[in-house]
Parts: sequence; structure tokens; C-alpha cells
Amino acid sequence: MADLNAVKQALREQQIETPSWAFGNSGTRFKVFAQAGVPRTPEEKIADAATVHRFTGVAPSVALHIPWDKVADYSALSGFAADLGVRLGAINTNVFQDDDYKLGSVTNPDPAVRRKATDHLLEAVDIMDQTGSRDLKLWFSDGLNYPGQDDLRSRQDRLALALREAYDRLSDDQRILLEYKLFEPAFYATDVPDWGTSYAHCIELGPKATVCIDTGHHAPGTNIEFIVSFLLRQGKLGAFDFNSRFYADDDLMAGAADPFQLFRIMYEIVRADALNPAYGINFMLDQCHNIEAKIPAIIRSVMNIQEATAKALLVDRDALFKAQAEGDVLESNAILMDAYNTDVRPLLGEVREELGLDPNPVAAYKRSGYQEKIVADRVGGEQAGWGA
Ligand code: RM4
Ligand code: MN
Repeated sequence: MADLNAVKQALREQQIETPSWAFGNSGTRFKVFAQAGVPRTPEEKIADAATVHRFTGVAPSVALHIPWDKVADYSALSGFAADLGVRLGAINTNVFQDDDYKLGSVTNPDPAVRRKATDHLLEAVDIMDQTGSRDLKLWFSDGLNYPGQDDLRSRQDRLALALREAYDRLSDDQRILLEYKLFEPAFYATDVPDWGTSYAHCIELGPKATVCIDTGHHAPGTNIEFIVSFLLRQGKLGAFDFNSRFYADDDLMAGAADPFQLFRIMYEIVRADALNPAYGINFMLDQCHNIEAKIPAIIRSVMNIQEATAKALLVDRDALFKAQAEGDVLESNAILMDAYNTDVRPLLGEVREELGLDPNPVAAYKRSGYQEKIVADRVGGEQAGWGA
């Protein structure tokens, strides 16, 4: 049996980072449905993130996206966040939204465009110096639509050069998180398509570069927990972008499409004793809430991750390892499934009460009047996010 007190302590100490952009408007290429009360400024996004933390107790940091969250004074923004009880987390770069990046950013055949993109990465590290952020999160939309369009190998060389510049600019306590994605926006070849490519570049860079796994960025059917387990063993798993998907990069709420997969991922984390923030993995969300209310959706996502984690912590590992060593296939599987099939909601309710929180964060949020307040207050100005 797993030690219940240890399980509860691990759950109290768990930390999940929310993404500033998930509070803004989003949609598909067909339509963005604007929502009332959506933030207009980075400060309002941070206030919403702080609200998620207030009701969950486990979301103490918020990731920023530059230039979406550009401000004149990042130290002041950091102070603003601290006053609301949260801190600024990973800095996400954006080298995918400028006309210059049509044929790529750091892998573009034009050296001037590569310079511009690399300068943006360096600018992001300047911002990290002011926000106190540890993580520079890099996702490159770079890729090709047609065979022969550009030289695959040269593009890897260009990517390596840009990464090296960014890496050399990091201070000792800063890191690069290199994210990968199979396809989209490029449809034929992506320059960082998979964990192996990210891992190889991270190895080339050095100890301050690690892989970021976005759970929506794989081919259907990919065994993500294998990737988690492998990277943990290599000491190269730096972060997650959690979300869930039915088809491609759907960016739905974490745990909504496949809670069993999320449990299997969290089991590998627990198995490696990598859950505690001290281990250094940044457990982030990267989602879009196109049709559902954003703040309760993010609260729900945090709760889904907590539930998967609680189940993973409940796995009787001694019994599991014994059954595995004995080659008892059915018993091994049964032990894992026993934990997965446990209703952990009462346990998490207790954990929240021990943290001085309401056991049901979504209900508490709904009662709080925060949603009505932002709808009333945030009138005029331009809402953050994709254009409506
Ligand atoms: C990308 C990628 C990045 C995120 C952007 C908004 O698909 O997942 O992590 O920063 O979207
Ligand atoms: Mn992502």
C-alpha cells in the first residue's frame, strides 16, 4: 500500500504552471468566439492566473508569451504578480507570427531573417533576467510544405547555430526548454518534429538544455509515457505542455480526452521521483479554451492533472515491482489498474482542505463572483488573443 500521508504531502507540494495565452480569446481557423471578461492586458491575464491559484493552491506561476505579453517594465510586472501571490514562469518566444517567417525563422534561408529570429530569442533571455524566470521555452514552427523546397540538412545546421547563441546567453540558473511538434503549420517536414530531434540538439547544447513534451504534438497512438520514461532516465526531461487531443494539436483541457494516458505519464514521473518542484520539471499547461469559460476550464485542467497524479501516487509500487519480477502479467496490470480506478476526489478534497481551500475549486470559483466582476469591469479596450 502506498503511504497515504506521503501521497497527500506530494499532492500539496505539486506545482502546475498556467499559460497567459489560455486566458485570452482563441479559436480555430474558421472562427474565434470572443468571450466577455477576457483580459486585455498582461496584468489582467496574471490576475486570472492568480485566481486559478487562489482556488487550486497548486498553480503558483504563469508563463508569458512574447510579444503577446510585452510590457515596458518586466520587473514591475513581476512585482505585480508577486502582490497577487503568483510568480512569472517560462518565457515563450514567438518566431512564427511575422511576415518575415514565411519560410522559417532560425532555419530561414535568408541570413537576415535568421538574425532577426535569433535576436528575438536573446531578447527573451533579457526579459527572463528581469522577470526572474528560469525557463526559455522555444517552439519553432519552421518547416517545409514541399519536398525540395529547402535543404533539410542545412536547416538543422542553422537551427543548431541559433540554439547555440541563445544557450550561450543563458545565466547559470537559466535553461532552454526545446519543444517539438510533428506537423503544423508545416505539412511536409518540420525542423524539430519529434523528441529525438529535440533531445539530440539538447545534448549538443549542454546540461542547461532539456526537452519539453507538449502532449498534443505527436502522431496519433504515440506512447508518450515511453518518451517520458526515456527522457527521465537520460536527465533530459525539462517540462510538459499539458493539453489533450482527439485528432491533432487540439489543445483541449488536460485529462479531458484521455485521462488514462495522463495517468500513465504521471506514473512515470512518480516512478522517477520527479514530481517535486525541486526535481526541476516545469509542469505547464498549453491550452486554448475556444468554447468553454476560460478560468474554470483551467481550474478543471489543474484538477485533472491532480487526479492523474494522485492515482499515480497510489500505485502500490512494491507489489508492482514484485509482480513484474515474477513475470506475472495479469497481476502487474491489475495493480496499475487498481490505482487508476480509485476515486481520488475525496482524497484531493482533503488535501485542499488541509491547504485551507474549498474541496471543490470549480464550485468555489463560480460562487466567488470573480467571473461576474471581470465581465463588468473589462469593458472597452482590445481583448487579448486571436482576433474575433
Ligand atoms: C504552439 C506551441 C507552443 C505555444 C504556442 C502558442 O503550438 O505548442 O508551446 O507557445 O503554440
Ligand atoms: Mn506547446
